[in-house]
Amino acid sequence: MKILDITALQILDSRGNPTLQVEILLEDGSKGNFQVPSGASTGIHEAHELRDGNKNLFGGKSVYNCVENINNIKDRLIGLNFTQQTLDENLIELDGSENKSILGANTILGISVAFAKASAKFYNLELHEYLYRLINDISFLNKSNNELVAPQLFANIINGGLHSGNKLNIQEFMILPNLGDLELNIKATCEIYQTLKLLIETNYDKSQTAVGDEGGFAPNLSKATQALDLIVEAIKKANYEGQIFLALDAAASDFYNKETKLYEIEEGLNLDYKDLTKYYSDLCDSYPLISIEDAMDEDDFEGFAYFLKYGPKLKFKNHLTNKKNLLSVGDDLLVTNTKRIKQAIELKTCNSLLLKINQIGSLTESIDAYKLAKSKNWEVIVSHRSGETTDDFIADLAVAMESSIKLGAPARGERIAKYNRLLNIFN
Ligand code: 2PG
Ligand code: MG
Repeated sequence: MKILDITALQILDSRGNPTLQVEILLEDGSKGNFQVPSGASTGIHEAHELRDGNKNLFGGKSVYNCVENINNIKDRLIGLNFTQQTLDENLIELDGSENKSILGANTILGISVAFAKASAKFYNLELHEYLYRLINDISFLNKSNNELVAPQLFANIINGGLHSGNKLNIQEFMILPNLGDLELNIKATCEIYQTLKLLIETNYDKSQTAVGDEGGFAPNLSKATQALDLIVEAIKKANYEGQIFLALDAAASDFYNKETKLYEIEEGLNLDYKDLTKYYSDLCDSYPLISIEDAMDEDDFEGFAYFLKYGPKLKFKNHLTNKKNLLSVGDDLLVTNTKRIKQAIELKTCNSLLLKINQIGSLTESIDAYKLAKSKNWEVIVSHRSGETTDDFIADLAVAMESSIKLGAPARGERIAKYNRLLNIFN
């Protein structure tokens, strides 16, 4: 497909920080538009998110350089014929650095995904249909569709860590509704979420029902068991007992002390990786947890390997893998990067991939990461970022990848956009 024009604009994300929007126009008039998300608990191995760094402009967070970069390179892209792969390769080459620090991973991703969206229109396909063909090397002219599989929802209903102002060091407390149908799963998520709100009001105070960056409540708790008890009670009160699993994102890099090699899992409770593993195992004995993300620091391979080998043993089968194993999910550990995933396979540090397209900075490389993880039968969870926009691309991507999706609570417009896109796809 030939690119006719590329335009870039600085817009805002859900935290009121600047981010990049890219629009691509193809030769037949098809347009694609993508708004790039941004993390807070960002892995140090992620591709480089370019910001201007001028403290007088949005506290250094403006992205005018990205807009300028696009204006500077667009002449080298306009008028040429590209596939998704050749476009992404071209952008990576134009950047020339190891971690996309010259053009910016946000700049490259903006062009990459806007192109995919325009291409879907070019072929008159729904975005997830186009992506499914792209991922599985099927011709875009092939009109027969695969049967859609609804993604498992990972809904973050209590926020801690860097996404809130409370004292919970674990970043995310998620529910995984398992009612066998997307609409029912979304209904359960919303009913549990609303029940949780009432419980927090009753047990604590109305002021504690304010929400964190991902729409989950952020009550001023400090112990993981307090958050989990509230969630379990909300599940019971909403009449979903036995139908909901739980998951955590510890985001452990954020409470790891590199000098002492200790994890402050709770205020004043500092554990080494062995005791931390025991801490998680105790939680798994008491609650229906089936998944823990970033249980250890992003470079603590020893800790991760120990956790996978000696960590929680579930009493029941997890319906995602049909085995009694816990999903040990790598986010900051893997950063959607095939090199890091290969290393994790070799060192046996985890068994599931959290996939964030802006961690690696192009759609083609994200698909490569997905394929590598799948080749090892890993679970893949397509994920939003804590700084999002109303762009709903990840909903289509999760459906095309027949994967799970981590999408926050059913609150705040930028999270709701993904829920609503899923409802539309499965309508
Ligand atoms: C995470 C994400 C999304 P952030 O750690 O998994 O939930 O947070 O975007 O801040 O990295
Ligand atoms: Mg994470």
